Amino acid sequence: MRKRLPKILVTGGAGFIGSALVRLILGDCRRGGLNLPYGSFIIVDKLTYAGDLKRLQEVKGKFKFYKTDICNKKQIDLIFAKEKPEIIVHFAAESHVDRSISDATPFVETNIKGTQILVDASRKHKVQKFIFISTDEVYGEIANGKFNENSPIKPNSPYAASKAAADLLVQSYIRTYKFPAIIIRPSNNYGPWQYPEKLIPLAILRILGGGKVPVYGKGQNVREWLYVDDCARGIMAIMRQGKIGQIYNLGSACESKNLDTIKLLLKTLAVSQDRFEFVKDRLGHDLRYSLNSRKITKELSWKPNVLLAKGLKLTVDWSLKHQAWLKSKLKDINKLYKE
Ligand code: NAD
Ligand code: TDX
Repeated sequence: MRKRLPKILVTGGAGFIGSALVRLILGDCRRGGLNLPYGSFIIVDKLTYAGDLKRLQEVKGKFKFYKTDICNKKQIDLIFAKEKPEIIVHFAAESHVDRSISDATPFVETNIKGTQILVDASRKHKVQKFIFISTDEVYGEIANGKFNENSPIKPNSPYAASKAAADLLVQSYIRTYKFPAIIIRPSNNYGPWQYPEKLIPLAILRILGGGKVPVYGKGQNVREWLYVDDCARGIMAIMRQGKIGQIYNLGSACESKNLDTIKLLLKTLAVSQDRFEFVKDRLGHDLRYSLNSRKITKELSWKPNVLLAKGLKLTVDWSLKHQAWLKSKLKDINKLYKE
């Protein structure tokens, strides 16, 4: 008798990175003849302002969708009992630092309580593998050097604190219950379908609207830019071959000061280099993030394919073709940044 392939449940699959993983596995890999050893796909997503099923248009019909809040314990339990998933990939989160500074409430709810509900449901229903998508921001900022997986956790924004709480909760389950989890800490992602509240798509949206890019402070903060398809490939490698109980950094080593990133983006958009303005700095703004990602490269042979200049070009090309989608978020963005 043929063995049943493991069922995968992805939370936050209608979001930016989650949808890239789903498109990679259900779209690109299958088209490329790589049939991964996975059975059916289930996506659980509340469809907050950040969720959008348009991101999954090209793989429509290849997954089952539940519009559900991960904080709804009863509903999550029913889904787990009915679907019996074997592998969970947990992306669902409130993900924007600026929003967490205005109101931490949904961050504490979704990122901490939602994660607790999921790990408890996973334990109860004997899930085989739980992949938690954490973030590089749990480490806090670093002026020189790089964070490795053993660096202490010292988050600075309410968003980062909520992700760190969830990260530590997952670690505590690994230790206490031998919970079969793996934690992934990616650096700043960018690329197609990113919600235009984040720096790169926001900058493109502002330029397309004839305006200027708002640069916080003096633009000296450094971020490590990871193209979203590289991130999805890294997550897939960890899903397949990562060691249970381990933490993996997932960074590109493409570090850049915000002002340099924006100037490169303006060049890619073929507009004047002065189309930016310095604006009031973010409260508590982390100076620099930088990951040592040798572990995933050494153990799983993952490395990024797309470096910053190429990634920005791909993102600009995609954005020009999807202007209507980006502009459909404009009202929400103007409301967010007016406050
Ligand atoms: P996103 O904001 O684009 O997507 C989040 C998704 O989660 C959305 O589809 C949203 O509808 C869903 N969601 C939110 N609250 C929910 C709830 N209570 N129940 C069910 N679904 C809910 O985020 P993203 O940029 O794709 O990030 C995905 C994950 O990766 C997050 O956990 C984030 O912390 C982490 N991460 C992001 C980055 C980055 O640069 N974007 C970097 C490192 C880590
Ligand atoms: O208008 C802006 N101007 C600006 O200068 C915005 C929105 C941002 N910035 C700066 C702040 C940061 O230094 O650009 C940098 C990037 O900002 P964001 O895109 O908001 O990302 P960041 O705060 O670095 O967090 C991101 O990376 C880690 C994601 O949003 C998180 O989900 C992820 O965990």
